[in-house]
Amino acid sequence: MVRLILGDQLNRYHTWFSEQSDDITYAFFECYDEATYAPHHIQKVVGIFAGMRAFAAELQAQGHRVHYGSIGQTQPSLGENLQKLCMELNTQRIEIQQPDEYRVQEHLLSLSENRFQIKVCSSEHFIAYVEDFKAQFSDKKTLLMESFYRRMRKSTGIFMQGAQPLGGKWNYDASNRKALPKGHSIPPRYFPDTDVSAILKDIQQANIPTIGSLGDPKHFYWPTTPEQAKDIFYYWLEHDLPFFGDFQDAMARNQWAMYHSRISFALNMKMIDPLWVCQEVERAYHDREEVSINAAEGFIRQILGWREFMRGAYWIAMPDYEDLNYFNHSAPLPSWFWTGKTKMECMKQSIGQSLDHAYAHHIQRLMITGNFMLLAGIDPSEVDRWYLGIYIDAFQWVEITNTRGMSQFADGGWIATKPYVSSANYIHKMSDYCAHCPYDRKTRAEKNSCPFNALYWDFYERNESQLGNNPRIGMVYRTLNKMKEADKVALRERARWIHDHLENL
Ligand code: FAD
Ligand code: DLZ
Ligand code: SF4
Repeated sequence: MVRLILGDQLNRYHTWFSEQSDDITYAFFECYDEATYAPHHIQKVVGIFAGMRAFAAELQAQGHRVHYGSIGQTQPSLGENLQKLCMELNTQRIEIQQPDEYRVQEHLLSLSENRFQIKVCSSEHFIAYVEDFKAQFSDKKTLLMESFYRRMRKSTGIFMQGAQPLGGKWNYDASNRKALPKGHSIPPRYFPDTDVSAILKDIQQANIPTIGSLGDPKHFYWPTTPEQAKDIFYYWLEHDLPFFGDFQDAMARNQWAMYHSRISFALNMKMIDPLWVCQEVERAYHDREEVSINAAEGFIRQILGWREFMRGAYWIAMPDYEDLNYFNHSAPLPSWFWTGKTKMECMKQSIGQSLDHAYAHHIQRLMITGNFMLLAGIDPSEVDRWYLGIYIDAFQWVEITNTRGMSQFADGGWIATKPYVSSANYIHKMSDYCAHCPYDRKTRAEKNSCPFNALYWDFYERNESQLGNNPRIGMVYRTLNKMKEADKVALRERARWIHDHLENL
């Protein structure tokens, strides 16, 4: 029998590995199709291959039979590789863990048409069951993360005091919106250190097209083993968690991770367990005075709430979700998204660090790049392609729900209750970007006015029929209605100019 281990299924605690048998071959395939279905960041491809190689070596050292197909020696697709291996081993029995992506699931299940017996089991990673999620939400017009999150708190007992939420409130988000005070300096971060030169050479020899830069391949700084993932997490828990809550939404030039944990890649690769992470944060809250309730709850909500919620939403909504485009947006993505060469300082910083580190934190993804793409009317498929390729933690189940749903409102408000857009006001409040930008954050319709300003009002005006009834944005329309006609005309003109010159901003 062959048991397939996908690149993001590196769960060493899976019950598969509790038995050892010469009848079972664990198969890993680095393959061209998986490495190229989006324009992937070089750090993402390197990180996934490095994690796969390390896990295969671990299983082999434990005495399991392992087949490892390295890039350059494999067929393009997972299916072709599996079929070839099954022929060699003279078996038709294949076991897989539930893939996280619809596309991969369909591809693998289609092998049963070729006389293969495919057995699917759980990846034993996620906390919620998709079936429960479907039962809670399948017939709902909109999803509500908060009600899902409360159910998760109750069912796991995480951050609870009996039947009540710890501290008396379910959600402390209102305390998590501070900007960095002037002069506040962020201490140095901890990074693992792995030599990935050999992997880089294999990727180059296999002609895998990639984006972004790797830095020194002798010092790769994303986790490639569960030990490294735990080191990052524990360092963050000790040094950064106390600041996580207050500054969760803050942004600063040349600070690419702020007080964020950088564990999304390790989590999504299943190198570490999400429930364990939440338990450790809860323990830190109880044991250490400097860990505030808003920091601990705020972090747990991201994992127990948002991450599990997005997975449930994905499996309800696919495959139709890939085609949703509520506003019929069709503008092409400006070419500077692939280079970072724009005068807008907020975009230059956010895109630049994404190309350099395959990472941006949540507010940069939502309120800088995503905000701009929505205001500019970029085709959501181009938006997805960019997010899916550029971030080291991007796998479609958690990328598309955040991008097409949360950020681009392309599902018309199924995931998000309102579009996440802003003018320069918000960006200025939460960052030091505007102080270093050639555009004027204070004006709207001048030649050098911040592009976000005119685009913001134009977005609401042109979409009034779709958004005007939303009670969460009534204030915007009241302000718009009070605006003088001459100001509106000037705003429209400036917005038109920006739409026509997206390439030159
Ligand atoms: P922290 O801020 O330290 O948060 C801790 C953990 O909470 C993260 O590691 C992550 O696992 C989880 N988390 C936080 N927010 C979310 C969320 N909205 N959805 C799911 N999990 C969440 N996250 C991905 O893992 N992969 C993606 O492809 C992805 N694409 C995104 C695209 C857009 C447009 C937006 C707005 C968000 C996206 N996110 C994605 C969510 C979030 O931005 C990242 O999880 C986070 O930035 C990862 O960095 P971190 O580990 O330092 O997170
Ligand atoms: C993202 C990715 C990449 C770049 N390469 C591979 C690979 O070579 N082999 C593999 O098994 N998986 C890879 N992956 C992950 C898959 O494309 C896919 O995104 C996840 O398995 C879906 O959850
Ligand atoms: Fe971004 Fe506008 Fe601020 Fe410049 S002025 S950094 S474009 S929000």
